[in-house]
Amino acid sequence: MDFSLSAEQLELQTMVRKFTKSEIVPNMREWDERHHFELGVVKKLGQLGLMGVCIPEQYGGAGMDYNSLAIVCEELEYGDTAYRTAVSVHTGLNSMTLLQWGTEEQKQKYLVPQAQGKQLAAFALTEPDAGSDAGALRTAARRDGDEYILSGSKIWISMCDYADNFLVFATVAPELKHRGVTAFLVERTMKGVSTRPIRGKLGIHGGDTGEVILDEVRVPVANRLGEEGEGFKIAMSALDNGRFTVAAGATGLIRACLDASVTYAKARQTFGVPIAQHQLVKQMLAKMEAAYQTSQLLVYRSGWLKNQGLRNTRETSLAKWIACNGAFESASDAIEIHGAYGYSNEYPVERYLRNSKALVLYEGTREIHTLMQAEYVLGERQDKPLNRMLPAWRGPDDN
Ligand code: COS
Repeated sequence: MDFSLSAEQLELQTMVRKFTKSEIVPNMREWDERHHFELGVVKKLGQLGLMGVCIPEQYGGAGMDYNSLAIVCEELEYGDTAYRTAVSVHTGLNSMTLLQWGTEEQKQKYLVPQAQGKQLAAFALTEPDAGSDAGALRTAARRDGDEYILSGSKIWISMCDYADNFLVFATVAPELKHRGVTAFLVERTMKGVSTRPIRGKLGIHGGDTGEVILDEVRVPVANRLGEEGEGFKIAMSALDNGRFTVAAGATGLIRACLDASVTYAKARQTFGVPIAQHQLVKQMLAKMEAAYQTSQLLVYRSGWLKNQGLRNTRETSLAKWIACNGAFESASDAIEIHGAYGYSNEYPVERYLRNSKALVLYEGTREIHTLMQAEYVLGERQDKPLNRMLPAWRGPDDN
């Protein structure tokens, strides 16, 4: 067992921390107020090799291990949830799924430019009537010669207004429920694809979320990912990676809450002493530290399993549940510590709270993860090796 980060990982951590501090933190209050997503940030992340950090070099990535992706996510979410979300959908949900399930041609065509940050990617599973019950989706895929015709609508799709490529899930046979679900690689430029943003969100005002409409979109059979009916498995395996990035991001949000709270608690005086000297404030700081440390350990264990090429659905679900809940509770306590000031955007903690609620909801609600964990301990759910696993990390010299 080795709990240390490698020299390369430490270097990566320093680089992304510096990037977040200079490119995101100073602008975030204004961007959040203006509901502005800064595409330039993502472009720079691409130039730094951070949009494909764990994708092998042969496919245009940086060839680092899966925990390096966790490091990127933690550091970005320290700045804001929006930019970590962009990496989550682009790398975690889309590119890693291509790496696991794509044919060589699909990898060359889509994974390479995505890992290089030249094209942006998103993940389109959720529908107006299919969220937690993802197998109930209704977007239809009808075979017509060497094409499929896709019709339907997807909602709550992060980065939908900016993505070049979408991983879309549709059903070839709704009566088969989850066994009819099939995955497709859809390009924004295909006729019949349109997107529109969702306004009025509680949080992640600095990020893009919207709807993808598919109006009789003709998709070549060569763009089907996996076999007909294999899409639900593909979607769930994608979520194993997406949830990992969300959990890692949550650790960054907890750290941001902790840092802001420590600074404020040392400076603010009540009853003649800094509020950090009051036991109930200390208790909140201690809870944040516990949430940070436990969540990070769970995230790194999940990354370690990925590095070995092992199933990690159970461990990733636990990491996602604990870290996101920890972020939500830490953000709420951070406002408590800041008192009335925490209730205004003069301090970042109110943004942290609004953003943290999204973490608890997306990529499996708190309730879904609670139920999954109960099912594991009751022996009702088991993780077996899949026919196509995410490739194990082969080490720094082998990429
Ligand atoms: N990887 C690969 N395959 C998986 C898998 C995974 N992580 N999890 C499940 N599967 C497979 C199962 O092996 C099963 O295969 P068979 O049909 O061959 O038996 C199939 O998928 C169905 O799985 P399961 O029985 O677990 O499905 P359930 O209907 O019980 O529910 C939950 C699964 C509720 C856990 C799932 O629908 C879920 O995670 N929902 C939340 C969806 C979500 O996170 N949405 C957010 C989208 S992004 S914002």
